[in-house]
Amino acid sequence: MEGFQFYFLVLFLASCVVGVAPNADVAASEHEKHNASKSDSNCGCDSTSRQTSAPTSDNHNINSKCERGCDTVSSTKITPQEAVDNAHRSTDNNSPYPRTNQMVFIKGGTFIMGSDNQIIVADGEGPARKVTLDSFFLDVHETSNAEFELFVNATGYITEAEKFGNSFVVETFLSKDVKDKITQAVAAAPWWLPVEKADWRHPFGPDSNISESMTHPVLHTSWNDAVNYCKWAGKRLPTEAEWEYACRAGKKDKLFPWGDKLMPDKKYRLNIWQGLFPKNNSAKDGYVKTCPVTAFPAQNHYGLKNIVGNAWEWVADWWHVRHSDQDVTNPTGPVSGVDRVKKGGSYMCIKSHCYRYRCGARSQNTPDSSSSNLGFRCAATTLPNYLMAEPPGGAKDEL
Ligand SMILES: [Ca+2]
Ligand SMILES: [Ca+2]
Repeated sequence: MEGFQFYFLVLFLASCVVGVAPNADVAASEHEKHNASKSDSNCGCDSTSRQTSAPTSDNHNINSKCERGCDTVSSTKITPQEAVDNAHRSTDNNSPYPRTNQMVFIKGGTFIMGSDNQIIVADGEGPARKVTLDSFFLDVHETSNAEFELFVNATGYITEAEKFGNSFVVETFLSKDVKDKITQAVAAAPWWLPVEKADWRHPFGPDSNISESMTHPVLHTSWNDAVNYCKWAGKRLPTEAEWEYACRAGKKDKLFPWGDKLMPDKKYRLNIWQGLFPKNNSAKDGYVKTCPVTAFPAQNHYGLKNIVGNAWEWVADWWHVRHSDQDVTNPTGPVSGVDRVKKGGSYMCIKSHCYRYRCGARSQNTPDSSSSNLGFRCAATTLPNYLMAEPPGGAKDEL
């Protein structure tokens, strides 16, 4: 466990240099009233990185992380698309769970990314800048345990949490037996604990399982894992711009996919934390931890489910916080970096500690990091063949 000692030191130093308590004093008058404070960003959302590694370029070979799956796909004599189709045909009947891999068409256009009314300034939520995107497809749902299991069963893929032998879990959800064996925590966010044998099949420690949560988002998947899953599915991770464009769904400078009020009809539209974080969760939204990826009405007219709340979602871009205000087309972020971007907040977010369940909010982790509140959904430039016979994506109960 000496590795842990090293990265805790790195985390502590990083928190001192970068600061986990940004100036959050800027809030638009038309936005939901928000008593900004240092604690707004202190959810530990950015404190679950394994370690700070050397900057990496986008030449990163994702196949180096594949155990068998990606090699299998790329080494066959059929085309990659045919391999994907075969994989899906062969696994369709093996899952007792309804498929949730449908995609929705997002028509391209121009939107304002970020905001000049930043709430967590240190996260680089601004400035507002004009971004133009081509059309693309986006998963309606977060990737579920059931969908990820199809990938693992078809390819033998081993996640990075399984290779490292550990992942981050929030203390509240660990059994006493597991907690008693842990002596270290994240200095900046002591509720996050490194837990041996925590992984996607054991999201809340080795004595937990996913038998009752197969329809919930897969957790403990690193950015590299997400890239490999999406590749297998004939998809890719969305860029941050695509994710935010889809989240905002044509609404200008709004906090949430549906507008500025969290509960305009006094009903929860997302899975976040209620109560006294991190010790007590009253679960007024119906869920203490994750919810099924199909839960809650669609959050905007695209029919997207849980794009804010439930599980954080990896996007393709490298993390940085200084954005040009110049107009751009199809931005893909910096060409290199240390961390990758994640969007949307999670079931652990609460306004007092992690006001990041907003379209413009963002956070980061190293690409090999994983935790019990971090998942992903995929995008695609063209709809995979195997989905063309599916009913159009998008929920009927859209707002
Ligand atoms: Ca909840
Ligand atoms: Ca989400």
